Amino acid sequence: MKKIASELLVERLIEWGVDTVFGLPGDGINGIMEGLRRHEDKVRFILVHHEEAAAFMATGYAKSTGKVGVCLATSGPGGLHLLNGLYDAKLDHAPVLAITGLQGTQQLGTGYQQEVHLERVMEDVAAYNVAVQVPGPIATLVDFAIKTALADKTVSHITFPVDLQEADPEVVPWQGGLGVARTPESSPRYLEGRIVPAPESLEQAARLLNEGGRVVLFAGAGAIGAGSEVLRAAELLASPIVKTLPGKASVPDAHPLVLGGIGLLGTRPSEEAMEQCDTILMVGTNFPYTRFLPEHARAVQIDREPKRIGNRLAVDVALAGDAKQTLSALIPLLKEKAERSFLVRAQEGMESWRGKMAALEDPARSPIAPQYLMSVIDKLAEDDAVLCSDSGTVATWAARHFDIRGNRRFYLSSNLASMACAVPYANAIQAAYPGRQCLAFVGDGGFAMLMAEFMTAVRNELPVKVVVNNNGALGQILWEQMALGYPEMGVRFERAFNFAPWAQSCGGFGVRVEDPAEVEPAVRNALAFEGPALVDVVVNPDEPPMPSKVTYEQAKGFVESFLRGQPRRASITSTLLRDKITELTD
Ligand SMILES: Cc1ncc(C[n+]2csc(CCOP(=O)(O)OP(=O)(O)O)c2C)c(N)n1
Ligand SMILES: [Mg+2]
Repeated sequence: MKKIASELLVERLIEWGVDTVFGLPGDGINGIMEGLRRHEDKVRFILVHHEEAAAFMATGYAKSTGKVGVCLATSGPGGLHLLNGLYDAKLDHAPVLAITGLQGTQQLGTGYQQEVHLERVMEDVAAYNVAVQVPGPIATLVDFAIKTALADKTVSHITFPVDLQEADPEVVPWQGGLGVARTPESSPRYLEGRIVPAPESLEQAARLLNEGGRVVLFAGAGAIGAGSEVLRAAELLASPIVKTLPGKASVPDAHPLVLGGIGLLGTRPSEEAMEQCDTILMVGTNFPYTRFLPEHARAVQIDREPKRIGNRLAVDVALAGDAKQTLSALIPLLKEKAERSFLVRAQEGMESWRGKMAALEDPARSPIAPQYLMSVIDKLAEDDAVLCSDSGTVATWAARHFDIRGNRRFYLSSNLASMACAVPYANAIQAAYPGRQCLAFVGDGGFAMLMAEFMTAVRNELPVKVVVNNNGALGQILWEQMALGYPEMGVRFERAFNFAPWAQSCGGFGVRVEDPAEVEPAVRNALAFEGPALVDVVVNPDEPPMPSKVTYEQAKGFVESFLRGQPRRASITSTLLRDKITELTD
């Protein structure tokens, strides 16, 4: 069989160690599909039902493995469908390569069918973005694309005209110019450089931290993999550890130094520690919600990307470097603090917070409390389970009631905060780690957006476990509307859907749960099932994801929305009162 130009692309991906491509074919990429078919012993193609899912899968794969995630879509609509997942990768700094088809070179510019100039569409999302013009440099274009994605932790895009995909790889159709350059040759290699800050900066940082009386260590996604260094630094500095949500897996939740998350989904002790600290050590975080950051504290910030340092706080010492290496260099310079009362107070606060959270997890509450559902998942999931969460109230329940312990991991679309990422993430992570328990915790709204990806799990024998927190509403927005003082609008689905029979009809395990007593057996059975499983849990739609501290403005908003005719005020009031009573009487 005569070799075709698309094989140059596929062979180079293989040389880079790419073993999985997520995508969906179309007439704009038949040549690339043929290239993949010819090399299917080395690279597997996972067929999805929606290209957005392929992009989310590439993102989840990249986040969990650190390797480049690759997705493939056809010209026009296929490429357009990728966009949301690609922005997720860009905003969360995941290395992803998107490959798309383009109309034939003879048709380009003629308003041909499906003629969408994806190289222009992707201009904003992709740091490296190129349309293939001739076969010769294809391998080099792949090298540039992958190196950019890995080095800048971002998105690259290659679009490939359909006729060129099948072209003779040797053909050099045009000669000209001064002839001073050869067909490019480059190598499929990228080595992460060792980034460590200068010794003077480390000493300056240590001095500032050693002087601090009330230090907080604030850990983000960049601190994942540097857990023991984070704990050691915090121990020396007597500093409680506050985590961002994407940084949740950095250190265990039950550790005595850990206060959990921050922000609307966070814990009260975290918020108080941030308010009261005089010094903050930020590690691998670009947390955007600055209202939760200290106003007057002195700050040291560690980030592998120098241009992110100082983005959220006026920082006193910038340490550009990888979290693990930088902390390792910093720790010997830190003095063990004798004065530890700030930490002790935070730990006392944490004890009372944990009591409050445990009270909300009461199994006796009916309708089923989402906090209880999450606590059951937490109890039954393995110590190296991976939990993927969608955006919505589900993220609050996961943030507060799923504990990181052992080698657990936690992923969500954090900066784009997109719905519907969790099932594709879980599928991709399951494909990367076949023996690991991969769970998706989703709302009924987010699940419905890409529910066909449960079919992808069944078809590809990916034994993911999907738990639907079914409140019949776009719950997060319902509460936001009320906090703003607006009675709800367009946030409740008129019909309650039952996803369990549907999951069964796909060939998976499916169970519907309405009775609190059934939650634990259902989750247990789903986890024990050898294939993909779905648990559809009807939870209390009036359960509020309360901020850890309710501000005057939020409380005022609630009252106003009730006065303006909030439709379900009786039920909401009774849930709110009951939560408060459970909290107080615990
Ligand atoms: C793609 C997308 N569309 C809209 C939003 C805005 N949004 C954030 S959370 C949410 C509600 C999610 O509802 P559901 O998935 O049912 O979860 P719940 O909040 O009810 O737990 C919406 C609409 C978003 N983040 N992403
Ligand atoms: Mg919902």
